[in-house]
Amino acid sequence: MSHHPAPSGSALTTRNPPSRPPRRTPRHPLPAQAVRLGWDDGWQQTLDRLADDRAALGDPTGDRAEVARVTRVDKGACEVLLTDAHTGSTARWAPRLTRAAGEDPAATPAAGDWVVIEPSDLDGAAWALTDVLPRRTAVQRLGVSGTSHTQVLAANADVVAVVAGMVPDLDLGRVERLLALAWSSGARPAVVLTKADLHPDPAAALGLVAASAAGCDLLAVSAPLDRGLEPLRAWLADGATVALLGASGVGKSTLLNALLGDDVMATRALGAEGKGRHTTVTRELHLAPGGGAVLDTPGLRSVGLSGEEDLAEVFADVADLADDCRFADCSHTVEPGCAVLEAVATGVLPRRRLDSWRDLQREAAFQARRTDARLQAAWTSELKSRTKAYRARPDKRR
Ligand SMILES: Nc1nc2c(ncn2[C@@H]2O[C@H](COP(=O)(O)OP(=O)(O)OP(=O)(O)O)[C@@H](O)[C@H]2O)c(=O)[nH]1
Ligand SMILES: [Mg+2]
Ligand SMILES: [Zn+2]
Repeated sequence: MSHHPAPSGSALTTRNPPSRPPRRTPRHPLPAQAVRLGWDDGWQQTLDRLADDRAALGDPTGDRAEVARVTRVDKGACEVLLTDAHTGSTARWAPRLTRAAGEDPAATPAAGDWVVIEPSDLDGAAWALTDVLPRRTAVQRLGVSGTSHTQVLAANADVVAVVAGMVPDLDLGRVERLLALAWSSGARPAVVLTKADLHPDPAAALGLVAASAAGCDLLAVSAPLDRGLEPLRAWLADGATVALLGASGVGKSTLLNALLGDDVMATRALGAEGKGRHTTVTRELHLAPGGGAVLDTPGLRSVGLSGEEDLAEVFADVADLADDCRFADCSHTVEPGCAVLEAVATGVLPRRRLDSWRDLQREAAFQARRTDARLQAAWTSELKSRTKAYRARPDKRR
């Protein structure tokens, strides 16, 4: 006789069913579609923790809750892909999400996020988005129009590809700025130089970015000729999410279409080379046919650093040189024995690169101070209102 324990559906439990299952985590046996979307055991654990937290707060996730991945964010709603479906669904923000996002802007869903959704009507055709799972990686920029919040451009990307065109001109300063974002996202940074077919010497263009892209994968590609896309295809085949960041017109959507083998995103019409035209206007995640996903973004005009970026990775060569300066707090401007200035003088370090590093550092430091000032101001007013409340307490009155 076998000594297997009684199956859980034994007579006893059938006669005395527990009023509710001990755990109310949405169950996911990792169907193929889920894995293609990027779901894994780590995400399952994150989901389990979230469900436990909600249960502990007396606000458990519903029995019919599901996880889904956000492909696009609209006002008050998201387009999502469920882990067992091939077509998208719309999920409106549940009141608890609206509340959470009001308290913490980081709780606002972004393209690439994993979220919990629940049916919001009886036939299960409409969904309500209740939670955003904590992100593994996030590309963030300073919120527009001087707001204090940062904005998430891409959530849970495994690779953040900074895309730049070799022609008409390679904007190195912008590559460095975007690389600062890519490095601080927590994802693997890459630099993709497009339009190699239009450049007389693509190798020379690669050489120009080599220092900035130290420690990153650096590719030269031509989407129309399908050249140089192999590393991107290999990442996707591994199930990775690749986010594309870059200025308008550099060829992000063209790259997406080439990787997906289908014209899923509109690209700028040939000859429509006018400035300031943005062809892509929303951030969108697209599932690749062989697995993995590509997150296309609208061209970035201005990208403000939030002050949390670590520029040491993007300017590793400058940081290395600075180690050899005579003074530990050398500002690399006028000091004797400055190894950085010496390298500029001898042509080892391009002047442009030192200037770019200075500009970005100044900006990051300024933003970090601003954030500090904001925190300081918030704290001061908090203290004031506390003092007021204390003074107003009846037992303090005479
Ligand atoms: N010759 C050549 N043209 C390219 C390449 N990549 C993109 N293009 C062209 O560049 C133009 C702009 O491409 P898009 O893919 O629309 O650029 P985008 O980065 O998505 O632009 P936004 O959506 O505005 O941010 C289109 O006319 C493309 O055909 C390339 O590798 N070689
Ligand atoms: Mg585009
Ligand atoms: Zn120095």
